[in-house]
Amino acid sequence: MAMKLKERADLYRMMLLIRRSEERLQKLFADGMIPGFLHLSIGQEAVPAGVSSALTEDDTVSSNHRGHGHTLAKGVDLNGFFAEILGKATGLCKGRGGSMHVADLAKGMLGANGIVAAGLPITTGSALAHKMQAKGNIAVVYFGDGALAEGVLHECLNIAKLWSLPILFVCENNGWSEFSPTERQLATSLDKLGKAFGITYKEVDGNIVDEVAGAAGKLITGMRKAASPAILECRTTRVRGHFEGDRQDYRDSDELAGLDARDPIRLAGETLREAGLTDEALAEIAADVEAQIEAATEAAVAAPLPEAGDILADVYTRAEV
Ligand SMILES: Cc1ncc(C[n+]2csc(CCOP(=O)(O)OP(=O)(O)O)c2C)c(N)n1
Ligand SMILES: [Mg+2]
Repeated sequence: MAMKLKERADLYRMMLLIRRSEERLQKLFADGMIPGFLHLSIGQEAVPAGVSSALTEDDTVSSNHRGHGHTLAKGVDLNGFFAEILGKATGLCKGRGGSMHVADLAKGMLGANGIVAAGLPITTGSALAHKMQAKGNIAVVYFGDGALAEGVLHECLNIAKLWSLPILFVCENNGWSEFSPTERQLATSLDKLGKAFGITYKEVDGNIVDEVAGAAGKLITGMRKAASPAILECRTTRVRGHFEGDRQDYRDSDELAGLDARDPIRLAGETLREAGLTDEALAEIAADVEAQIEAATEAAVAAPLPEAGDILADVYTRAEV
């Protein structure tokens, strides 16, 4: 079913929210305001925007180290998100998680994760819970091509099929795992793995948001009706370095120069204009997004750091005996 213009404009808005948020984080990081590492998903925004458009608040997602887009698209509070990444007490995890460990269980965001492939077993467990609760909810795990060679992926594909779990495996294949191209790490391909385990597999251009949303919507509708796993492989582009500060000397200049033509936001803007959305409407979306980010940044910068004395709060729980 073709999407309405309003729904497509909402996808564009979400992608822009992710892009502008990360551009702001990039600046804050350069100014020394963000502790730890920062991995930006610039160029990959169409994947979470498209997938999340088919999700409800009760569906769950988990993510990896490049998880800002996954988190924002699941609908977490923008102020809490910025404060978390700045390590502030008002953050979604009270400033304890930071960029690679943002979580918001109330929104079904089970967490970003600094360990490659570690979101997979967490999400498989969540999918098992959804199946037992039988309310038609599903779980989504976002992972990169770097996770394809990890043993735990193979275990999760196996158990997801064996137990008919409602889990959507979303691979963001950007061709790079840190500083190594995918083909140097994987002897097979995800579609072949899907076939081996008997799991439905679909490949899309991960930089065309309508394509991601359409494919995810179709797969998820089927998964809600009859609990079952599916794989969505999204071919996408990592524009920035592996982390902020990575100069990307190992990448070909032609590859880097070609990234702009594949920019998912530019592509969506062009098709929306062709479909009749006016320049004024697009500018209004942009202004709205900028204002939200400005407010979230200001609040996060002004917020207090956590109290040192609270360092062990929420870490241990007293066992009931
Ligand atoms: C188990 C494990 N091995 C290695 C690392 C170091 N590491 C961090 S990110 C990364 C590559 C991830 O590549 P990919 O999954 O394709 O995600 P991308 O960075 O391309 O988004 C590696 C090897 C890690 N964090 N965890
Ligand atoms: Mg990758």
